[in-house]
Amino acid sequence: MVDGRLFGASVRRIEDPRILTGHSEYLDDIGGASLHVAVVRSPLAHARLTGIDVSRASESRGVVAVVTASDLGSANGPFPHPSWFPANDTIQAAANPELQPEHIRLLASDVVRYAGEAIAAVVATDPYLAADAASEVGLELDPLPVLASPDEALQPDAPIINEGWTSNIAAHFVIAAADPDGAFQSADHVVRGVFFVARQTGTPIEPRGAYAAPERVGGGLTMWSSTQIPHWLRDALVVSLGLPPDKIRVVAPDVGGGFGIKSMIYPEELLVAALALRLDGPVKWLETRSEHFLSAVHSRDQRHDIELALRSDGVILGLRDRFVVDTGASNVEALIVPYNTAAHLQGPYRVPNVYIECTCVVTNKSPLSSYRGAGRPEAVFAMDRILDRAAKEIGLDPAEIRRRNLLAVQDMPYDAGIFYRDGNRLVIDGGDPRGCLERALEEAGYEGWRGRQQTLRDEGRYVGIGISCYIEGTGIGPYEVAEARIDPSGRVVVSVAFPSQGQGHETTLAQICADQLGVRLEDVRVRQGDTALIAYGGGTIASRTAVLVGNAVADASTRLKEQVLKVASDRLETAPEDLEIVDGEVRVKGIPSKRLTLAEASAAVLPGGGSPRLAGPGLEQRGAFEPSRVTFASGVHVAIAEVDVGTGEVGLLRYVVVHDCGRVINPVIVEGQIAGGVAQGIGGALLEELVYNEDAQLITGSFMDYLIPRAPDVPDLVIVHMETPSTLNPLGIKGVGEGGAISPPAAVIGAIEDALAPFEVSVSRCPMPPNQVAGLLPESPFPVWIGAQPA
Ligand code: MCN
Repeated sequence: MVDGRLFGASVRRIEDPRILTGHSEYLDDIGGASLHVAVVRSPLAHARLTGIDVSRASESRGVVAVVTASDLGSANGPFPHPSWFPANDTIQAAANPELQPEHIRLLASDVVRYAGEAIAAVVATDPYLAADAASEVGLELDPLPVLASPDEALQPDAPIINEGWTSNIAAHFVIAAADPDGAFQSADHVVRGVFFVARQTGTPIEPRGAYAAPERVGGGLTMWSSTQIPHWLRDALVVSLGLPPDKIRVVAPDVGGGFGIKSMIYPEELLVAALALRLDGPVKWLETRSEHFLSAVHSRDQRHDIELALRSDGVILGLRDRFVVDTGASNVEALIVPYNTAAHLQGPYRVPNVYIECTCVVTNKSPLSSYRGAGRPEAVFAMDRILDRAAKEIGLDPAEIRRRNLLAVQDMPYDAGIFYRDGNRLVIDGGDPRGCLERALEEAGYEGWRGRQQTLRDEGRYVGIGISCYIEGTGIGPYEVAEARIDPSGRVVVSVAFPSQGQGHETTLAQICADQLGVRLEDVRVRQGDTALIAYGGGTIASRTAVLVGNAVADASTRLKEQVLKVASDRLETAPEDLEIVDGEVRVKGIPSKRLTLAEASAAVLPGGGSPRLAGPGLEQRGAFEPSRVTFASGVHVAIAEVDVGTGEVGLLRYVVVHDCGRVINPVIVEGQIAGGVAQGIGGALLEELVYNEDAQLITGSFMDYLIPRAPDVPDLVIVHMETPSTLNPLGIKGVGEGGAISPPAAVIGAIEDALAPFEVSVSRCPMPPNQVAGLLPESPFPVWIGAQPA
């Protein structure tokens, strides 16, 4: 356990001076003299590719090559999809998932399955010349019937999108606990609702990009990618290029946001590498914003048909949910998102009997995968909406029904009766959801708002309160490693596998190391996101860095400290237990003048330094952390919203987050994480929707149409940390990177419905932009579903 000198302190982010003064190095800052790729994409959602005419493009100014699937031959794939994670044995036995395997190919060769799918690559001396030439590539496409929704794709006579499949069902599984049918039979109340979370995506300020440079000698390749998962990308390149791992290095430089969208392997990354080897020179591809909307993964797009069985006093007896996921043309990550949804549906509530059935359906839309929360916002939306409905039916206050069902601190650890994605039983290891609720209600001024609601209505103001409670399994395994060394100047260098996309790892990991080792924060440098630094690693996904890498850094730092003390003991002729490290110096306790600097300790174990046999050559240690299972973070959000019943506009008057991510390493960083997540969640609640028309053409493919929240849309947040240390890792940490994004859609939509209670409207979808809110009201001039899929 760290001593807490820096752990828990809101120290300023080490990376900020670099970033704020424009000295960070993003993908486009790397590789000046390279060739540039523009990708030719399908304009149609479903079509047979019968011909490609590259003649005009090939003759265009600056063009070096125009490449199609047939040019690439076997380098085009298909390869087993590297982001596709099948079920492990336990989940296979427990949920019996039927899963269609996915493949990745660099360029479409026969059939295109969504508008935006890559068909050809133009390589030119300049990105603009490449883009101009790309528009000269002639495509012959024979349109095929388009499936723009799961309902269409599930029709018995629907064309089957993927060759070799017998239906359009990409995945199907069932999770059950105890006796759900019995619970529904014996219930006093059964409440049912159909809820829809629309298709949304992450919009990092830096879109995707890749730059590949072949080695001049030796046949290797280095790729820089704005990826969250450099090691997995290296492994995918090993397969697609047929090179051994030691010939490939992947570096994630500074990355301007990822949000899960950059946590998969994309065809373009493999394509850029293949082109670099083919052309024997450096090649770069940078995604445009329009490409990002079309061909980076989308997320959400789930429809839940959910039922609760309740006792007359509002206590939940059972939950039944059948949900359908529109996976688009490709189920990129297999079970990750849908299983996350299923596993988190019960949330922090006591639900004794459970039946959850999931069906993932392919359609002719862009592929679907993880976006911050990765299936959890959808689960929480369905559960909180149905709870609000149950409260109404039974005549309970929405806070009261939650109070009666939420787990409390004395219920922990709580076995939810099902398995988590890692194959362990889903055991909520700790936390105090009921305590979080009470604190959140207090911070929100819940009773006061309830009391004033009618008065406000009498004044023509429609104000409502929404509550949402979540849990999140964080810190998923299998393991991570970290290395720490002291260089000859006495500075500490910590190396980790994970890259950062804005989470502040350079600071928080340095805090952990500095505390553990007894050095100053400014003497620690964190290096990350390079396969040459650390051979194996997962990625910055699933809110796992603080738990896994944080504990691995603590382990490496502890070992390093032991090594330093051994050397110092020899040099200072004092037993290690009588030594301490203070401000980067080893001192004899009580005799501060008797000391050894870390630089001197480092020099002592270098060749000729005199003490090599004592501690090995160089002060350098490796640490690891392998969690036994995930550790659950939790929290409660309360939104106070005012609806303008004339225009349908929703304003947030107050927004409270009370959360528990275990021991907080850096409160200001955690608050930033939550604020960012809440802003994205508010976008998901009120604005953001990837709308497709009946031809499966994306009609909200720019920031003019896909609206993200602006500063006035996000109120000042009240954020309260409730720290229940995790017992599953030495530092007591739980993850927080996604938590902020999980509850806002449920809380905000709950508040809208509550505000509109006098009109007796039900809100069953998100987002709810003004036209849709107004469309629910009597005599609205707005048709309800302008530009959006109905629930
Ligand atoms: N932290 C802490 N105390 C804790 C837990 C975490 O101080 N008890 C700190 C960590 O040290 C880290 C940050 O909070 O600096 C987030 O930690 P963690 O929860 O471990 O999440 P990860 O670092 O693994 O980041 C991934 C997570 C995910 S999955 C998405 S999506 C997401 C997110 O982080 N994308 C982000 N936050 C993001 N923030 C930015 N700026 N950009 C993104 O793309």
